[in-house]
Amino acid sequence: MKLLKTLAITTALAALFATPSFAATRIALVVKSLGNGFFDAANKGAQEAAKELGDVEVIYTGPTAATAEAQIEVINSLIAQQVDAIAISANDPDALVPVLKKAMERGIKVISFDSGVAPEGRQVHLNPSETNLIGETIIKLAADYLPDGGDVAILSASSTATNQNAWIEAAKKALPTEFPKINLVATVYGDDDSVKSTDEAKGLIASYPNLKAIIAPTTVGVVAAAQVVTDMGLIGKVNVTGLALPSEFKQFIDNGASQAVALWNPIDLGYSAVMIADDLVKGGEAKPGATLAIGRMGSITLDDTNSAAMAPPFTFDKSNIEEFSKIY
Ligand code: RAM
Repeated sequence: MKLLKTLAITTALAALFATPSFAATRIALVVKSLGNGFFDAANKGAQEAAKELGDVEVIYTGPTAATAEAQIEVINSLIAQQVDAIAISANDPDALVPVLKKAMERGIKVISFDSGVAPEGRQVHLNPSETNLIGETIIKLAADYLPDGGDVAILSASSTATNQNAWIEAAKKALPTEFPKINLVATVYGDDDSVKSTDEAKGLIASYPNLKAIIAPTTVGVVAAAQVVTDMGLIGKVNVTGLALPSEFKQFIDNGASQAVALWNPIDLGYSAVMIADDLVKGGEAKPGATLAIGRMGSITLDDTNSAAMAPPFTFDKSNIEEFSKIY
């Protein structure tokens, strides 16, 4: 009888600790918008980190539309729920600062990942890769298939997105010196919304009859642009390139709407964001020069803005997209 009782208590305790709702640390992964495959892949890595840490629950959340206003509402609700940490991919570097400051005042650890918040609104920012490298890469992806140069246009995410704006600025800086024959005719914004991105891609094609490439540094925009080029019978005339999730984009490498695209590993990015947030909750200090452990990814060292970058992007083309499309 005593043995049975002990067993029952042990089983109940084991169930208690195995259930994530009783986890000691709750980390919210706040994304630009839900329904974006890139963030779903990041969440896969985030959940993996939670499992590995054992005492962490990851709350995957975000608005339906990629706006700062909608993210502010999400953050206010997370403050009310008293989560331990917020890891956010921001729709605006500045608009989120007041609400994130409020979160930090209440003892919530705040980091940005993927798309940054201004330094006063977060403790750490995790970039997927070096900003200049991404900027150069997105132009090179188009330039490699345009030996004689020509007109190209950028189809971005939202006009306030920190990450895309930084990459576009870096791309523009590289143009005159590294890609003198590439003529950037326009930058338009599809807001990481498929319908708006489709309309903007159609608009570019209508406005610029000599357009040779559409560069979309967003996984949502690049799919929309490639679908437009396919539907309008422009394969071979307009090359679509940029940053794409292989699982969503493989069909457009296969049908020739695109020659090549690039991206980093979004699973690793989400995994690392949770590891960093957990480190801060457990007392890790975020200051320039500090080294933070990120589990199976090793460690990162913070620069003078408390930012760090992960690995260079991979390029995907006919030779390897099949293999990567099975992973993310
Ligand atoms: C979209 C988002 C995200 C960006 C990727 C490349 O999914 O805008 O922030 O990093 O594209």
